[in-house]
Amino acid sequence: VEAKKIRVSELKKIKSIEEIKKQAQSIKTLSRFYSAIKRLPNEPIKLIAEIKKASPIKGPLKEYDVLKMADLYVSAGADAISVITEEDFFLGSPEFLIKIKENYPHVPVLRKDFIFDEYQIYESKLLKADAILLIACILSKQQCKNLYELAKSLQMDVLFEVHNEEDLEKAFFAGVNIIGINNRNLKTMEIDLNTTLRLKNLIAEDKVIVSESGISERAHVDKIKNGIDAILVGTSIVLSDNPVEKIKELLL
Ligand code: IGP
Repeated sequence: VEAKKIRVSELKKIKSIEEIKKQAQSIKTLSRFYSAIKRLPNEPIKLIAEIKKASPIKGPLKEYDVLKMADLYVSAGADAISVITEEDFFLGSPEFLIKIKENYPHVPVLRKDFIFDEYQIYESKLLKADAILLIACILSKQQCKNLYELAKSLQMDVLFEVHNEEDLEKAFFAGVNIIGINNRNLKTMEIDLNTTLRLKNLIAEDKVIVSESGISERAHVDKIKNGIDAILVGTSIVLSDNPVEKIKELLL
């Protein structure tokens, strides 16, 4: 079933929860995010390249055209694209996601935003996201489970973000299948790649594990790559003079 094109102007009209739910449920697309980032034996590590315009700490990173950047990501061999849609702190936009999906319908796209209610999950389906981000530390244990199950019921995948053992408990309670270990402490903004090394040992083998944040050179990848499926990289690719070469360096 070809879902009808939904423009941002259309999305911005506030809809009732019943209305947006009905629209989201009528879209029958399946997500290929999980299979794109799951690493099979002997395969090289997978890469999720992020469209990021700014960060709360660094401010605006660089002016660039989102579609041209996505084009570079695809040609360099990125396995999926993460798009930050959060507008206030990260200067993102839902429009970026719609544009990328229109031009690259087959590339799995993750919507990164601060998601804490059902409405945003239905909205993500309308934006054609293959996957959404859920951040453990901003949600209760029960919210994690409910939001996770809702996203899955709409055929979206979930990257479930953790930073410590307490967050991991929520991941296990919710029964998630993809865990993103954020190397950045969201409270202090400090990066420590040892977070990946510590937490990956606490996760069952059947889960897909993604290491997120602060990965900027080949040595970083070599340090963390054993036992994880994928890396998620934004800043260092965006700021590189040659994003294609940077991606190739990380994936070498
Ligand atoms: C990317 P970096 O250091 O490569 O730019 O990090 C990504 O992990 C980071 O943007 C991120 C993020 C988030 C952004 C991780 N979790 C939650 C917004 C919201």
